[in-house]
Amino acid sequence: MPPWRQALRNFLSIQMSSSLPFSFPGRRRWRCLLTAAAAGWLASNPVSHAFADADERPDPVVAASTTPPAQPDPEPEPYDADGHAPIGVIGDHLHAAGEFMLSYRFMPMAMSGLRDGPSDLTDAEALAMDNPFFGNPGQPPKMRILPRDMTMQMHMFGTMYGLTDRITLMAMGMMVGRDMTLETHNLPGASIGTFDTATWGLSGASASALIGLADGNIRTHLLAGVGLPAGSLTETGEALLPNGTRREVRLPYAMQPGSGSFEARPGIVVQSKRERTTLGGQLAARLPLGDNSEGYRTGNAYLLNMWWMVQPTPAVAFSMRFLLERMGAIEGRDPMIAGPVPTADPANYGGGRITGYLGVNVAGQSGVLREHRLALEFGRPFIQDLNGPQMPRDWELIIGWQRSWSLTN
Ligand SMILES: [Cu+2]
Repeated sequence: MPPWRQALRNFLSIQMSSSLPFSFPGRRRWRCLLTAAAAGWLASNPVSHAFADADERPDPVVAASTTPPAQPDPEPEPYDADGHAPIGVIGDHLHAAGEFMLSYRFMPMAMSGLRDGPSDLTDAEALAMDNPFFGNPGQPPKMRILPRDMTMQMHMFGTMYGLTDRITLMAMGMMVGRDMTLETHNLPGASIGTFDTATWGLSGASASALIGLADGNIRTHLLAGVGLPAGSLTETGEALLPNGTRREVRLPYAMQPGSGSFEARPGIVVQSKRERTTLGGQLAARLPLGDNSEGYRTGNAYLLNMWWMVQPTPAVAFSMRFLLERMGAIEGRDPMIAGPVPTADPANYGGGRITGYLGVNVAGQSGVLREHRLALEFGRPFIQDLNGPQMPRDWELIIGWQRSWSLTN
């Protein structure tokens, strides 16, 4: 058994044995995690009035009725760092009615190499692969341009508003910068040089409602969102061709800032806090509802997040998270995108990936820092089984800031 798998098994068995009053065979842990989450939700107390960030903000009604007005103002309630999930999880928490939040995330990410399925490709293997555009004018029979590395810098802006204690509205917008280095080979397969392509721009937007289902020991809410078509699909760049000339071409799908389709984004979040530890899970999907203006759509994407947090003191919480992703290949194709390069083929997109993250949340407790949150997560993939040839991911970093205000006080 590979070490990542052993680590994952250990991680799951620790979590399950500490959070459930029964045990079960190892092979069924995935199904049991979901069953337990659903059972816990069904068995949990009826929906209470104290939804959302009740543990972060004292209920003004309760506070007024239990605190004699003559007493001096006590220390403010602790503002729990673990009141929010690790920063890479979107839509993890509700807000109390009238509460408003702004957030910003900076997410750099690096990719390099080439992979087909679960294993890496050598240059010789990649250069021996067929060019699906062979037969069109100027297209060589085999792959001749190989991606070497790519960096992405995402900037994600978000706002949330507690419409009621049970319903929170959320809007997100994303800007993405992409930079890719590629190496061109001549027809015999010898390298003739490298070139860079870069794009920058609006990448996507979404609007969601978060609907609380259960509060108490186990908190659950649904995500009902739509992804909005935003961002360019027609960026161009100068490519070095196998015959040594340079030409301005429409860049492949991986470099286009937008995806261009309306998307349904359903999801469910389940969290359980016990003293200083929190266990959480999120199952979510991004499902494009139609082809974009250039004639294609990205594949359906399914995400399962599982996280565990420990909060030694209210100001700081450390987290461990696993993200399981499964994404389909691009469906349809943009007739303007062609070339002896793996990224020009819609089939070379999507796949499966398991990424592990370590993170920390910091919550300001007093003065001007109160209700400010800073958080960081660093992730590395354990396993990547990609529809290739495709560049695997090396690492990603997520740095976030969040600030909430109550508009009713
Ligand atoms: Cu929020």
